[in-house]
Amino acid sequence: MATQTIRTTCSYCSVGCNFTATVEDGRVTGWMPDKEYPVNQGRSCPKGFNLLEAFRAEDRLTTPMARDRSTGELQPISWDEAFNRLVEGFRTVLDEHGPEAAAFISTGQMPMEEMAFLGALGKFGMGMIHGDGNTRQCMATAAVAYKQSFGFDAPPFTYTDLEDSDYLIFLGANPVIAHPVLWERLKKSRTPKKIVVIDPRATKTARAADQHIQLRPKTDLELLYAITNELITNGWVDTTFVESHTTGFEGLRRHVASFSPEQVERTCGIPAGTIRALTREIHQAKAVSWWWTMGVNQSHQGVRTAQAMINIALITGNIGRPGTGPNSLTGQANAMGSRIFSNTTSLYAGLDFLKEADRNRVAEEMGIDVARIPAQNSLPYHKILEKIDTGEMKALWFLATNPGHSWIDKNTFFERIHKLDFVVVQDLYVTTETARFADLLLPAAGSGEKYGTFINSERRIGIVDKVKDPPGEAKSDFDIFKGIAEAWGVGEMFADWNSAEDVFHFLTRISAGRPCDISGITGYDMIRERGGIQWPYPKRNPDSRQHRRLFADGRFFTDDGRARLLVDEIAPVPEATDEEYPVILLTGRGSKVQFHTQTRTGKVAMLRKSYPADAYVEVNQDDARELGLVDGEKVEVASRRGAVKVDCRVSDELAPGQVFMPMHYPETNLLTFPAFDPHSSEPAYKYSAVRMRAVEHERGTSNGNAAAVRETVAGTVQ
Ligand SMILES: Nc1nc2c(c(=O)[nH]1)N[C@H]1C(S)=C(S)[C@@H](COP(=O)(O)OP(=O)(O)OC[C@H]3O[C@@H](n4cnc5c(=O)[nH]c(N)nc54)[C@H](O)[C@@H]3O)O[C@H]1N2
Ligand SMILES: Nc1nc2c(c(=O)[nH]1)N[C@H]1C(S)=C(S)[C@@H](COP(=O)(O)OP(=O)(O)OC[C@H]3O[C@@H](n4cnc5c(=O)[nH]c(N)nc54)[C@H](O)[C@@H]3O)O[C@H]1N2
Ligand code: SF4
Ligand SMILES: [Mo]
Repeated sequence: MATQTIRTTCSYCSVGCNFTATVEDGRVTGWMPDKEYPVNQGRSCPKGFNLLEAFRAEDRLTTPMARDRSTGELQPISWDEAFNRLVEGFRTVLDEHGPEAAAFISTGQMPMEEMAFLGALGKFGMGMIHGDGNTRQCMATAAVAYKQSFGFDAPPFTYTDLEDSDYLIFLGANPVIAHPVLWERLKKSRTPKKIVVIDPRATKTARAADQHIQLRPKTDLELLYAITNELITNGWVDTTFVESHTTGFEGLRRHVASFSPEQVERTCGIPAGTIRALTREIHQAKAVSWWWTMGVNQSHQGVRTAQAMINIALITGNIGRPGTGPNSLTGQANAMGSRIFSNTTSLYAGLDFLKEADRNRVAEEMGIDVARIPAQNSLPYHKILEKIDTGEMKALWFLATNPGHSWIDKNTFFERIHKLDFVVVQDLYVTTETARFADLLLPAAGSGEKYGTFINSERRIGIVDKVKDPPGEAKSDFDIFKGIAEAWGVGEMFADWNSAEDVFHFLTRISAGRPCDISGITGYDMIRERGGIQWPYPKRNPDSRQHRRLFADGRFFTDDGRARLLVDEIAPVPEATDEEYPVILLTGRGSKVQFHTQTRTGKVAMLRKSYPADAYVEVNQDDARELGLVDGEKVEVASRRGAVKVDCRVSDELAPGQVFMPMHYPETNLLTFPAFDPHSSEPAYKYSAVRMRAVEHERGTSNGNAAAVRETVAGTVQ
């Protein structure tokens, strides 16, 4: 019997844990968290532990399918037919309406090489201008914040910074649920430390921390400016660092001067004394680190909020040293690969579509005519969707993302999708909310069924290896792109790309000399042997240490090498509460065992046992009493966009006037208000005005409600 052990990276969250599969005669007989891998060191969470089960689900797409528009039926078709239909659908639109009339919406979940292939095929091969990723829903804010402040989208930290820090501030992050293995590492580390959590909810993370600062939603920017002002007026600034390595200090000082702790205490709902004490502790600690995720990114002023943390880290000299940094944790397994190497919002390796020299460089490296490279940027996701209203956008291709569940203000999304001439969905499952809209469904292989790499939160490139075959006729996204390229007549353009690793080699070459230079990585075997490799890893004089952070020398990626201190006026929340809709709706992750739209975790029996089957809303105890809402009974939650009936859960995690709905149920985004950060275009999922009403005599136990909503959703399709 032939036995193999194969190490591969988990494809849920961005922590990037590795698992070792035992494969006997082509069958996976063992699956254990890898003890050696520097990220998880033998740890895992229940999602990763059950990763492969979701790939065995009965609703896997096993063959391409096409919808007959008159009957609404999906019929299995051959791959040749599928490729031809895709080519015909997109070509008709692009020929008749021009290169801006079709677009692709991709993901942070496919391996980096497949993303890179898609970016080249969609833009250079098929001639589309627009292609964005679901990282827009997630990491765009952090990416833009870093780019503006540091000159490149460069999260500076390595995971050991969690362990080396003696003062950690988590802002808008709930790692107990969302980055569980990181939280375990932090709790086990030996450095004595204080952990502060700033979150409107008393989350599991907040409770496990040393201090919880329960601020009012979307008042972070005021709080951070008040802290900055306190630091400056007390003289607690690292002047040497500021003078040598930053620009804009005087502007920052002037800007924050009017934000005293007393002035912001009412808006933020935090006593001035608490803000002063926090600031003093930041000053006194040796290594302060800031960790933020979606509580910041998904805000109407997310970029400036992230930069307010970056500013504080810079002016206190908390950067480039162990245990420091303004650190954005990413979300999806390949969120960072998608940011840097997908050819969507920027050319490969953060190069610029608008710069002729950059276009030439990519054209040369790929051996293609530079005229094939768009000289304009893609529209961001929400603008692509808006163009459907004006009839300018006619066809969309969704890959490894399920916006029929996850996009903001979904009723508008459904109306729009319905107007398109042609919709392609490339996914693992036939049952996703987005698949319902597809004219053509392409069955893809999941991680573990193909090859590639992911980049995790600490810039570590981790290997995705194949441990089993995909079911039926499902193909890796790589092979699907290869087939489409042939059918489109641009196969020649990708003649050198015969495996994911060939694409990886291209990426290493194109990255040379860039901040994300990985030209020193010789191939997948090197990544396998080293236990992942963080970028940068240049060919010349690479630093081979297992854990590396950026900016130890205080040099940033801006033209003058200095970091920018950026500020802005406070903008009002886009949908303020009022008498009619008096309650703030917060949304986010509900449990450790649920992932996003549940297409995968919803199929795993072990995980399903540990979370509520029905959608629910968490309500503060006093609010519940006042409105006559009873724990376990149905409540109607309504916004200006729609109304849903969900289970009421009375919770001591919520402050009065605020409710929380997890994103894992399709009901949630029927309510959310479509606001976007002006710099990053990231949806502000975490603030909408709603009202609630008890629904008489309905107990919330069965799956009835979720099914009803799905029916409504399905009803809009045909
Ligand atoms: N189990 C599980 N893990 C996951 C995922 C999953 O679906 N399930 N998804 C992965 C992905 S893609 C991502 S992006 C990450 C997300 O990870 P997180 O960002 O940690 O998760 P969220 O619950 O979306 O939001 C974090 C917190 O922001 C808070 N918040 C809301 N509004 C505000 C505000 O105005 N200010 C502040 N300070 N806080 C606010 C919420 O109360 C919430 O506790 O998780 C990753 N990991
Ligand atoms: N209200 C609210 N909404 C939110 C959020 C929130 O906090 N609140 N968070 C937002 C965030 S941060 C995120 S990241 C998004 C996530 O939103 P989505 O990206 O829409 O969610 P997923 O369920 O992860 O969808 C991924 C899809 O890809 C498929 N898939 C997995 N692997 C592969 C592969 O290798 N190839 C192909 N072709 N398909 C694959 C899966 O089956 C699944 O259908 O949701 C956003 N929506
Ligand atoms: S913490 Fe994240 S990467 Fe690790 S096993 Fe869990 S889901 Fe996978
Ligand atoms: Mo995300």
